Amino acid sequence: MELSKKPSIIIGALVGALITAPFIALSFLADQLAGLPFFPFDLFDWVGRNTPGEIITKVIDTMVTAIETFKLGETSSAAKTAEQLMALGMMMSFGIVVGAIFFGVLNRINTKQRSNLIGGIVGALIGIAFVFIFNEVNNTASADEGLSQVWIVLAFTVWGVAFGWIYSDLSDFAEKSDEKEKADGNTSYQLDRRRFLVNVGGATATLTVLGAGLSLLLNNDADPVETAVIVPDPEGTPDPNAGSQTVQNDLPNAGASLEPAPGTRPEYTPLENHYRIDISTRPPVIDGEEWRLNIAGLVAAPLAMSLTQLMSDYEPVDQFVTISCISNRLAGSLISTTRWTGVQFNQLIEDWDLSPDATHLRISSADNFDEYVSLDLIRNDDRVLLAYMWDGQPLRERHGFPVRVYIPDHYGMKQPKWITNIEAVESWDEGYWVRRGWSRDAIVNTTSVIDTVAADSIVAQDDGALLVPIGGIAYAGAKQISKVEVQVDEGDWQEAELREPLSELTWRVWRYDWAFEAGDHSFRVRAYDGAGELQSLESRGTRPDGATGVHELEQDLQPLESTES
Ligand SMILES: Nc1nc2c(c(=O)[nH]1)N[C@H]1C(S)=C(S)[C@@H](COP(=O)(O)O)O[C@H]1N2
Ligand SMILES: [Mo]
Repeated sequence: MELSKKPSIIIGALVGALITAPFIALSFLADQLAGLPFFPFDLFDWVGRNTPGEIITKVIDTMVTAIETFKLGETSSAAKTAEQLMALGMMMSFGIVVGAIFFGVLNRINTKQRSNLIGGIVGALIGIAFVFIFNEVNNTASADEGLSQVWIVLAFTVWGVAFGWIYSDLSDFAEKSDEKEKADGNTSYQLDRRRFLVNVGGATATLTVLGAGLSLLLNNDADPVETAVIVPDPEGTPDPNAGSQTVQNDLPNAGASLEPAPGTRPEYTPLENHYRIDISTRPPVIDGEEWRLNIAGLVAAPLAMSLTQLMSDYEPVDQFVTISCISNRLAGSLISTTRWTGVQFNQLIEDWDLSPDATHLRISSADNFDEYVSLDLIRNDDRVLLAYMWDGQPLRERHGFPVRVYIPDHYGMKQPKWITNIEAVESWDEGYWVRRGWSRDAIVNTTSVIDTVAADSIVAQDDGALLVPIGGIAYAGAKQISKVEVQVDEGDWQEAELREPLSELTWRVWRYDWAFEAGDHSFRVRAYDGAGELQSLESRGTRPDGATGVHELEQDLQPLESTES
């Protein structure tokens, strides 16, 4: 009798959910109001970083497949949203499990008098564990670090006390009803308990909605462009609200004669559509005026450079660049092109007084990302940049403000954003993704993609022939593209036309006008790099060295009569 009236672990799980929902909402509110850490994201990022690379890759792969299958929108932003939802789910599950265990253990040790105290202690201990998690992963909390830590312990303690408090109230009903039962033979505790839980549910739901609602009101997630820094630009500081700075006529290939086939992706990616990949649920936020680039290790004396120094002491270099993520699947969307501005890296290092023993630089970031780059590579390639602008504007927060590196011919994983430290070292070592099983070199594989078979833009020739414009992009890192070929069904490979690229570091738009034929057809594309080397035809996934293979598209073309009517 006694035992059955104790709140079960199922009720514990329910209470866990009831308490954790407003807890998350209040954490969000504190985050929006005071820049305090948002627990679910920290937990999620921490779990992510401590999970073996294989598993992470599986999870990301499943996510990307789901996003592509259900057409959930542009892959990298949909993936971020999915991550954030998973983070909330993970925190809720954590609360549910803690609730179940807490109730189970308290039932076992048969105590309710001290359940508040025990709850508080458990909460505080979990809070302390979270401080470690916070220290390891958090890079978004703008509040003082000590304050954040106090907040974490305090919030979790209150969360724990809530478990204890609800537990003891639920047990009270059991006892009171026991007495009542003896007095008048009535079993009312279940009813009381239900009513109590409904009340708790109502209160926590109200708190959750209030907290989340207030936070959303305050939240202004428009990826504010950092404007605190004055860009020393003789032609005036770019207007951060102007959107894409570079208009079609300014592009270096404005005179190119080849028109892209209708439906080809923009050759110059609008900044807001540039893909984005990083290891944190939210990117680090850096104050551009306080930021310093710290240079240490095998140098005569450590240095600290400010952003203004970087921008004014060195001639800015402009480059049109395509970068791709190594996790970009064949024909995937994790590849984009914009204009990068920065300092030529080999000029920078001339001023650093590097020891002759130094062979590599370890570049590390505010989010604890790190990568190694060889000094030989930097010295021999004038195109390696320490970049501080994209599209003529200070780097956006999510894209690495204030400074990121550009290394031609390498996938994005080799190119840290939010750089804070550079250490000259005497040997190469594994960087962030390499330690998780990805490519050591991460050299871009030549790839080509069909963006469009523009059956609704058929071009009639003078001789009456009807041509379907087919088009897309081909990319070979810094190796350039010399030729693109298209195959329709089992026909011969036909040479496509190539548009002048924006630079030797960008993808190249191609087009092939194909003589219209109604019916179901397959279209394939392949590219040759600047040295005449054919891309790999082998169909291979992204891990560990990047995807390869021939992109193929099936399309059923209606007879012309029916498309015209
Ligand atoms: N500090 C830091 N730098 C980083 C990353 C990161 O998570 N943290 N991600 C890398 C990866 S995997 C890629 S593909 C590119 C993506 O740059 P973007 O998000 O600006 O397009 O940044 C690279 N640099
Ligand atoms: Mo990447």
